[in-house]
Order: sequence, then C-alpha cells, then structure tokens
Amino acid sequence: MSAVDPTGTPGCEYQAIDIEAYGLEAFKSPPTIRSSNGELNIVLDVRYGTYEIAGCLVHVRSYNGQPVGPTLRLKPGDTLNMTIRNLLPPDPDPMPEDSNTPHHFNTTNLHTHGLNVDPDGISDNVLRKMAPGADYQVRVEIPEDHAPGTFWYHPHLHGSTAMQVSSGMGGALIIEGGLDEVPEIAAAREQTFMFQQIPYDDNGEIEDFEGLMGGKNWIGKLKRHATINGQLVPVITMRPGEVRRWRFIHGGAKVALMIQLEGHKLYEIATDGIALGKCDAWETVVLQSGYRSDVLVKANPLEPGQESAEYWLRNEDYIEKGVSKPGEDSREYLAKIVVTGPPLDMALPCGQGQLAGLVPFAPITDDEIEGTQEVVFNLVKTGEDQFKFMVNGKAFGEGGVRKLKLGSADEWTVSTDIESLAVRHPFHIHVNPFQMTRLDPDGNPEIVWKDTLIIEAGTPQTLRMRYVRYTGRFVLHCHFLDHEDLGMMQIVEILE
Ligand SMILES: [Cu+2]
Repeated sequence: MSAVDPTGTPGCEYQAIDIEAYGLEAFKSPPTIRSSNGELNIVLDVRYGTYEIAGCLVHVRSYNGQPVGPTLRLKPGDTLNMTIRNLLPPDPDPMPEDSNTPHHFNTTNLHTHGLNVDPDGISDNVLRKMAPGADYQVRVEIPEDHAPGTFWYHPHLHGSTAMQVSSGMGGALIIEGGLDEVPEIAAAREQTFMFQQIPYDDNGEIEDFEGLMGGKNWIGKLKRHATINGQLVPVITMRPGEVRRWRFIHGGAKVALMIQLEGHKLYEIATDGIALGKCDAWETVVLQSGYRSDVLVKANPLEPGQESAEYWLRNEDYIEKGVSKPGEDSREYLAKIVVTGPPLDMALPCGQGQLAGLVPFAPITDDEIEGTQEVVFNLVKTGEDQFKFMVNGKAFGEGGVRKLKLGSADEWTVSTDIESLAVRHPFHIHVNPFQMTRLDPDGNPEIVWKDTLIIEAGTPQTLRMRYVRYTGRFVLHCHFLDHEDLGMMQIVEILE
C-alpha cells in the first residue's frame, strides 16, 4: 500500500489528534467471558482487524479483529481452554540466520502474564510456535490457591512479540476472589482499563519493526494517542461520593503512563495484580509496559447548586516532557470523569488494617534466602545504528540458561549495564512474582509483590523470589518488547 500511496491514507497523518472530534464517548469495557463449571472455553482468532482510531482506519494484527481482546474472568481452580486460530497469512520471510532479528510477524503463541501456572506443554509455554493457517490448543490450569488479581494475556513469541502486542493483541485476565470480596470493594462498580499505544503508520498499518522502536518515535514522529479498551479519551460518569474500582493494565509497547485524576487521590490496592494489604493514596500511579495497578477512586462531592463536575484522568508525563500543551496537543488526556446525579456515601476500605489479611504471600525472610541471582541488561552499540541487546552479556539463544531450584528462594540483583548504553529497561519474569521494597506515599518502606519492574540506569534493584509449584523452562526479559525480540531475554529453568 505504501508503495503506491507514498503520501499515506487520509485520516492517518502524523498530526496531533483532536479528542473533541474523535473521543469523549461513553467508556466501553471489552466483551467479558466468565468461566462456568470450572472451565472457560474460548476461541481466539488471530487475524487482521480493520477498525477506526481517531479517524484513521487501521489495518493491523489483532485478536478477533478488535483493538483489544476479550476480558477473561476465572476463579482459582478453573481451567482456561483456548483455541487459538491463527488466520494470518503465511510469513513471507525466511527464518533469519540470527534469531534476534525480528521475524515471522504472523506466527504467534500465548502468554498469561503474571500467572503462577505451568510453563510447559500446551500451558503458558512461550517457547511454542503457532504458525499461520492452523488451530492451536492452550490449556492453563489455575491452581486452587492461586492469588486473585488483575493479570493479562498477550502473544510472546521471540521475533514477533513487539509487533503483535504493539498492534493491540492483548486482553485482561482476571482471577476472582480476595479483594473482590471486601464489602466496600464488592459494592464498588468495577472497570478494566487496557491502556494501549498502537503505533500505526500514515497508512494505518504496522508492518515495519523500526516503526515500533523507541518511545521518541511514538511521542515525536507518530503523535499517536494512548487508547483505553480501544477508545480515545472515553467518558466515565460517576455519582458524587461514589467509589469505583479500576483495574489498570499497561498493555502498551513502551511509553510510561503517569496517571493522575485531577482533584482526586488514587487509592492503590494491588500492584501487578497482587493485593498490597492496604490502600496507598497516590497523587500519581506510574505504569510501565506490562504493569498493572488496581485503584479505588471516590468521586468528589458537588458544590451546592452545582449540577456536574468534570475531571481529567491525565498522563502527567506528557506535561513534564513538554510535548503536550493543554489546548494544543491532547495527549495528556486519557479519560474524562463526569460527576453528576444524586450523591452516594460509599466507603473506602482504607482504615487501619482492613485489607491486611489479603496479601496472598508471606514475606520472604532473610532465613529463607538460599542464594543470589544477578541480572544485568546490556545494550551495546555494534555499528552505525546497530545494537546488541543482551542479558548478562549474552543475547537470547547464545546460551546461558539460568537454573533455579524448586522450593528455594534467592535474592536477585537486577541492573542495567552503565558501561554500555545506559538506558532503563523493565525487568519481567514469568511463573513466579517477586517481592520488593518500595516507599509508600508517606515515605515509609513497604513490601510489594510484582512481576514487572522498571530498572533505571545506575539504580540496581534488589528483589526476592521463591520458586513454587512448577518446574520447567520459561523466560525473563526486558518488557520493552522490541528489546526482547532483539535479544534481551534469557531462558530460566526451575529444576527439582
Ligand atoms: Cu530493554
């Protein structure tokens, strides 16, 4: 298409998006599919979808032809049975000599991000390949005592991960229970936000890997706008005093979201799906690619005589970087909250100790630590515009399987190599989450559980991880998914 139409398709130009013209419609949730009788059976089509984003008719790889996959809701003990029908055309490219050259954008697989499930066989096996033109079964057994929370699914095949996830292939995967049963939270309406950053070109396509590279491209050249469940700046209507539970998922490729709701605190109750055991009242919740955050929000009362009030859910990052100016570039705006109607007096479960019993894991104590693990992300310039992406000095496939012992726990140090190109990389590991210490909004240290964590250059992070339930091979990697396809990934193997 681009060969015959070098000027692009009308509506898809690289220009600031008018949210008044293309956004501000009522918030829509993706279709939701619930398990019943212990099973959730779903057919997921992997195919090109054609749909509109901000006046551009995009034509990109998708789940079911939609900008976001269906939300899957299961309970601990359930089985997720998926049939992945890969309806994409055959891969036109031969297998490259170096597997760290992005390739085979039409071959896929499936990862359940954040779940503690079997990484082998037809379960959460990211080493599987699902070539176009066939159906594939995925069967994920969720353990009876799995932590409830907000997780997500997306493709994870080395070579095509960034292309497919950037194109919008991802959906929420919710394990019910835990926080959901706290009376104040059960009473609150729940909404799931899949944040995406779809980097379509001026033809509405995503075919060029280079176009995915770098946050600068997204912010600078493309001028695209983050979407929520495929919508541009949706409108959420709440009653004064109403409490909502929002499940935030950063299903985007790259650029951080620094989320604020004007005039309101965001009461974080879970990080990467895992209950915090308290409410952290933040001004700003930072989401990096792959992160989740569950927050409660309580709508402000109206002033006497006031009929409604409007508040923007904003991305502070765009204002700080000076790329978005109110009234000119709308990218700071993520959603609009309209508070109207008769008041409600809903409670937040944020008093002393109300959520304390809900943390699903015991802290990993000093006594439990058996050994140490070190992860270093290296990004080395190898020539003009050529880089090598590595973990501990080795690109993916160059060897270096990390072996861990089932039932043990280690302390991990994760850093980025500042001798090479010092950039930040989000660390993500499959199968088992990790414990880390962060500062809460009052500046006091608190233990949280996560599966994805940004590692700033020059700031190593110390994490603790215990390896439970499953042996087998899986991966750790940088969750800038282009970096992953380019080699910043390592095989991990848990042995008896
Ligand atoms: Cu990286």
